[in-house]
Amino acid sequence: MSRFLALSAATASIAVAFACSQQTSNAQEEAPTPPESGETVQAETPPEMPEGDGQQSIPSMMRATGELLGDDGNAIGDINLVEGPNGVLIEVTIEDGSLTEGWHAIHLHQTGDCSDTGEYKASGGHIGKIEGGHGLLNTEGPEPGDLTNLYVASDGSAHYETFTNYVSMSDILDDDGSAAIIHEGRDDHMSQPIGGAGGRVACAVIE
Ligand SMILES: [Cu+2]
Repeated sequence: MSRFLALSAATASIAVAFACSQQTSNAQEEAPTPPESGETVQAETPPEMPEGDGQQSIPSMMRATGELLGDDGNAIGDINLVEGPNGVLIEVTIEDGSLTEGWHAIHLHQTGDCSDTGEYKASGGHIGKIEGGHGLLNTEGPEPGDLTNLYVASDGSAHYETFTNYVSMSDILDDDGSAAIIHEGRDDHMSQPIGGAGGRVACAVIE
């Protein structure tokens, strides 16, 4: 540390001396260069970083995102997914006034297609559909696209985070993509084929 300070001080004096000589020779051409010795020293001798700083030690993570469309096709929020070493973290934000208050099923469906506004059947069934295997509490399941329910507040907004290691980002971003679907009701994680969750009220193509 003391060596660093001594070096900085030396560099600073050199910088000041240089600034002075430059000022003398260029005095008539331009305004005098303000002495920026402090900044110069910082730039030339940055503080030593520990081996492998934070950013380098985090492995590159695969990310995906989608815009959620409500039953009239208007944007109501978004979904963000990031794959870490142990699975996929999923975050959803729903804007005020978008959905009915209460619990709603949310699943990853197998096709990245939300073109049939309001129906959202073009997104197909759940990723990794298993006949009789839907539901996080099902001994025959779950299907890889199954997720925990999302709760919508009384103002119609929601903030949701969940995590799954039943599905990988390469399943989600496969050739025909995938979609996040929000259903009108809650998933009981047991009933077939969709946990009694009812119709599809929002859809996002994940990309
Ligand atoms: Cu579903």
